[in-house]
Amino acid sequence: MKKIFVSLFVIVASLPASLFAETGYNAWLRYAPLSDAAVRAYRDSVPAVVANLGNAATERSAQQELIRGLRGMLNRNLREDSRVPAEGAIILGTLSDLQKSAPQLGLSATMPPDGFWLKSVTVNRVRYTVITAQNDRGVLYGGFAFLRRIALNEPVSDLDIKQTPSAPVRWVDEWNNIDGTIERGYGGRSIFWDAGHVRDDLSRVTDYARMLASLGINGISVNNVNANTLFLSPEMIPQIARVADAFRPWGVKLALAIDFGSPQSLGKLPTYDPLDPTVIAWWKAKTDEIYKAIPDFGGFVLKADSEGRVGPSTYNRTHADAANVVARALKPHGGVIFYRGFVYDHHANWEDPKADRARAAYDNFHPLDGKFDDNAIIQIKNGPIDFQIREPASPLFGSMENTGQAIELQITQEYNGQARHLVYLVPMWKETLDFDMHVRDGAPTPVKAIVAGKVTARPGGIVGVSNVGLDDSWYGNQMSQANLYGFGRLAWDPDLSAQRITDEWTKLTFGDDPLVVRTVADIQLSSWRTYENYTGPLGLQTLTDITGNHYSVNVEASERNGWGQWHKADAKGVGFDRSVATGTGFTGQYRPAVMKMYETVENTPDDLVLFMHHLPYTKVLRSGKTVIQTIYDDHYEGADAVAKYAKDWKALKGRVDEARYDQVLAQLEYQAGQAIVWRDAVNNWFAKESGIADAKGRVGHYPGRIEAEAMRLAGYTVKPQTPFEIASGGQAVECAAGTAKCTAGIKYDGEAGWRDVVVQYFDQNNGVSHFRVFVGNQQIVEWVANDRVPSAKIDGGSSARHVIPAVALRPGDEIRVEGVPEGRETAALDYIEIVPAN
Ligand code: GCW
Repeated sequence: MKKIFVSLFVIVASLPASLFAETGYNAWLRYAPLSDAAVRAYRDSVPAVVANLGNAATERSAQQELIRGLRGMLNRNLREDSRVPAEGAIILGTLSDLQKSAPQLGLSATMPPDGFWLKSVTVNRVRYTVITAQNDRGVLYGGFAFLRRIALNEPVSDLDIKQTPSAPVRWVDEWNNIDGTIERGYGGRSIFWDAGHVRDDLSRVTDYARMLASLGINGISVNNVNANTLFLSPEMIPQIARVADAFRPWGVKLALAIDFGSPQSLGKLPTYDPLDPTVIAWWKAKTDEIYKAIPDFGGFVLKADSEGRVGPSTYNRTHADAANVVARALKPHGGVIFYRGFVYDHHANWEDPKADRARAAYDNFHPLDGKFDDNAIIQIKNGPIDFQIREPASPLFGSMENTGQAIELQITQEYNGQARHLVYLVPMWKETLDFDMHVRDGAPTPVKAIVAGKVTARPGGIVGVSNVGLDDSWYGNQMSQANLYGFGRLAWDPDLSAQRITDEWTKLTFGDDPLVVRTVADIQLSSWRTYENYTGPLGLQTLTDITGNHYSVNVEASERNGWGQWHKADAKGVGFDRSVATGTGFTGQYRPAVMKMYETVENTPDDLVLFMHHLPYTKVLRSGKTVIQTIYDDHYEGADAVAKYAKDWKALKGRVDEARYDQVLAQLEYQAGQAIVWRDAVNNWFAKESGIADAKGRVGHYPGRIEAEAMRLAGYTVKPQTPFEIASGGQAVECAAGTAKCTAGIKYDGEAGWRDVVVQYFDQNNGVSHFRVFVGNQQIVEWVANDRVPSAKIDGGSSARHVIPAVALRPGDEIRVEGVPEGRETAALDYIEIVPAN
């Protein structure tokens, strides 16, 4: 036994590092070995000692992280020290630590909290690399910045780099439930909670804390904003304190989402009226209790009067009353409350042409400007609706001169492919952050400056809804990690370019092979536009199943219901008239310069034209193309782009570790199939509604496609589908539960040659059907339909594609698909397509 172990070890130890299976768990903190040349280049600039002059847990983390990172990248084991040695060293400590213990370094500066200074200093001919800051958290950030420089092959000799984060508050929210599920989480179950309590093993929390710290994120709210009151119960608080303990060494403050009804539901008071003295006292006592257990507690997040959550409206009180009762309880401890601006009527009257959900945040909060305490910050989603694929910046930004405003971005890809589609959101976020709200005449006032507290009187912040889970990739998709990375980098410095952030991420995550870096950048940077193209371009919003899973295509789902995400498409035209002149007046919520842009069709950029205006399908846009033709063309462009992503990724075989290479390829191939489903569904819906044909003749005409309902069926029955657009021809064939098997066959009547045979079928998450394909009597492939998709019914989300490459076909061949149903899945088939082999 021992012998086997030893010889295995020898084999494993001698494998090149790149061949070790990577799971993605280490994300961008892999500290993979650098090339020999790079290691040589750092020979003189990286010393043998890392001395920590501070005694905060975060500084200790910085020291350990440096040792860990340099061991990984340079294969060197640095010595720890706690004083400035007589030999070259990396010196860690706050400015006050250094002034006390190492005056010989002669360092002084005024720096804001959390900023850092990397400074090379020579004293008596000894070279030191000093990593210092105003506070200990800044020292940790400096440590990570130093490591990042090395990982990116940037020089670390002669350093004099000062960086300061843009906004003081940089938080993530995790919509985790106490039972371990995550609302809108796609990377598995909660790393924090399980079955009503905190997990015993919090090692993943520690590793997540490291990831956050490496980006400069300094706070985390660890439960769903649709908050369970039990999080505030006396039994839970010690458990939450354990989680806070895991975050503390990484400088991340813990916060909680609260339910506004807690004084009543948990505290058993007869009321939760924010002006009632017993309620005021209850919030104070509860907050004191939390601070006793967690002295550096960050504060609360509150979703009130929104989507069925209780709020101050019960007592005719205002959002300011609600925010302030909590803010005042937090104030003595230095905590803050993020009060969510996501308040709207989800029972709106869709027949009222003036009803407009986009108006809601501004209408609700703008009149209350100046009424919020200074530690109450309004947390505003980037757009006025809800994390759609494209929205204008919320008009609330900059509209409240005397209220702190934070931006809320969604890292988890709820409406953006739920981590099954690769959609990189950094370019989208940058567009909002850079958008000039024209708060002042003369100087630009982009959203990034407003939330950094540089425009209006109060500081704000930047918050990302992250929702990591137990999956080793954290998000259920390796490429989705780039969204967290990009969020953190932008929260630190919104002026970083998307290209820079993407290249950093790729090099840290996959290595610096130039083809890999270029290919990943091409894919990531275009993926937002691509997803928009094949879902809802021109400001239509995502066009998903809005009352269902927020994933599958369903063009009408957002219409004729109270949720207010309407696009108002009918036989003549499409789009929502939000102008002041003839619409809901939404554009009038912006400052005049912005309003002027959105108020008229002519001035509105095409990208948002249907968000702001209702147009006939034949209207010619600024691009010179009609609305309807743009919809058709964009969908083809989007689907073609994903097909190219999969192809380009294949060129990276051998340049990326095999496990992640395979995962990303499978994901891109799935996405390529989904993009076709979206393309056809949306285009067919608009073709039918408008009665206008695609000028290029593609929509409704699919060369080589044979509908399942037109095939020779045995056992399968033809079923019309609702909505019609989710299945080609509006129909699919299904094999009833309990049937041993069903078949659908055709006789091939094309020319002899190599053909790709595409099988479009349905793969729900509540059954595992089995498929086989035969040519004549020869089985050429079989598979089980058990992919991870967020749909339990036949719809666009469960529509799946299996491509059988290069089949040698001859005229007269019998092609037969055999389906075996299982569970709630009916081995449903939509069509097959026989196309020249790729
Ligand atoms: O978009 C909606 C989501 C809800 C979410 C809500 C919010 C947590 O579908 O799941 O609730 O936004 O942001 O409060």
